[in-house]
Amino acid sequence: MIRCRAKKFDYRRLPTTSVIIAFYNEAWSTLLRTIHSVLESTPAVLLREIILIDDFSDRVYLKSQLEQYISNWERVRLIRTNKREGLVRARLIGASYATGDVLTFLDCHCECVPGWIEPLLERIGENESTIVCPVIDTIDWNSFEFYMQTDEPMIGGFDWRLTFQWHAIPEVERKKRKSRIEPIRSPTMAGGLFAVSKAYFEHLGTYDMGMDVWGGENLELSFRVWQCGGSLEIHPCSHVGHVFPKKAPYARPKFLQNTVRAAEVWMDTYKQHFYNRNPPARKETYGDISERVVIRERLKCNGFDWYLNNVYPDLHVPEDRDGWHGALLSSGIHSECLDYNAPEHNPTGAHVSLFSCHGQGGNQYFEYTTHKEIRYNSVTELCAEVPEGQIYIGMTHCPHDRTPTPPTIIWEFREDGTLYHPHSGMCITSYRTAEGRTDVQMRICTSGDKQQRWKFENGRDEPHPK
Ligand code: UD2
Ligand code: MN
Repeated sequence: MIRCRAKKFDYRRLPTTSVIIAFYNEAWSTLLRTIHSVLESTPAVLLREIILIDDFSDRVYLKSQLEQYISNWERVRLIRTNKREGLVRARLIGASYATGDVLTFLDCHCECVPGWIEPLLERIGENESTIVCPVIDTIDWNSFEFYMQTDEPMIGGFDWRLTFQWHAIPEVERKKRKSRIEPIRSPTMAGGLFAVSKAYFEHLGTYDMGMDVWGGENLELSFRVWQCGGSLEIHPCSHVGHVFPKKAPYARPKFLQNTVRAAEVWMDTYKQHFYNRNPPARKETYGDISERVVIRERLKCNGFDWYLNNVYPDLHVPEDRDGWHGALLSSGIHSECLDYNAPEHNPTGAHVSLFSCHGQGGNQYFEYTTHKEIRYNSVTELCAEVPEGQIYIGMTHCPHDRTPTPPTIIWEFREDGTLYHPHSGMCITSYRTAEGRTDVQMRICTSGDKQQRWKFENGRDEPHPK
């Protein structure tokens, strides 16, 4: 952005930084590209050191060949863990060697764009309790070409399955900003690329060391910084490229467990919405979280309802009324449930269909609301509809609170178990195709037809069995 380039920085006033890069079995080229780009695009007066943490990789070129290669750079340190720690503990081991005022974390397959560090450090100099992220540009996995984001940056959010999601800047936020080069408040961070004051990070309780391998730590830190009085921002003038690999060089088995830890510590009763949409999470063992709960108490952090109201008011909070959410089981065809496969996974068209019940929430999780909608939460809130003149069940964006509800998304879930659609006058009907496949269709309601009866399964708000 032109206006970013016009920004001037007084280097003597900026805090210094240590750049911390944990890696596990990373390719030589991407790892070296990251280190070179940090060295070349970070002014020497600002960079105390680069700390590489090898998280117990087994690739041979990451042994003496790597040591040899970096030995000419006095500012680059290599630390090796003596067992596989996972990214959280690997980063913390690196941070313990840092001498800079600010910790800047990067993934090991990044490319910093000249001018990337100054806005981050300036911002932390102004406000010590803010965590600042660069704009993450995509580096193409096939061609390794750089894709600069052209328009406005995206900010971080999540859905109720607790997967991280990108969002456009909401209208209210956009209006609040005095200029396009101001940092943008973001409810969550992607996780890999951010700068934080070392002292503040410690005050805030660094990371949850009970998290292993990969996943969950980004939402945990996001909830924590906001709920405990700090803030999280994306600086539109700081750009770093990141390679999103087609396939990571390692398995990611701990994501759910880590996420449960985050939910248990920070989400209060709202964690039920997550468990409802991801029943296996309820059965995860997640270890001891008492130290994290103590941090929350010590810092007198706000509740999750405060976070939702003040930081992420755009997120729709499900009603999840007891007995009115879960899988919609057909009474007519044994063990079959309504299933919605979003278009990106289903090129043949996104209709609600029938699939054997799997009990995992996800694609089979629906909620019947007091507004008589059949909701499906994903990146955006979706509402089941029957388009004018059609007999299939599709999904459309749910209306925002103040707009009137279009009649095509209104359903009556009747006493006898029928899902009646007043606008078309028809009922959701399960059936078998000529080929023996099962599916659903809108048909004229016939009293006593079992194919038109449905019931919610797993519709209870059970706590996590401790
Ligand atoms: C995203 C984040 C990543 C992290 C993750 C959730 C970005 C660009 N990336 O996934 O930083 O927050 O979400 O956990 O925001 N690593 C280890 N030990 C391990 C596993 C990973 O050191 O056991 C390193 C890995 O080499 C890399 C970093 O941790 O440098 C992040 O891993 P990733 O690149 O596989 O994660 P990514 O980008 O898919
Ligand atoms: Mn990465």
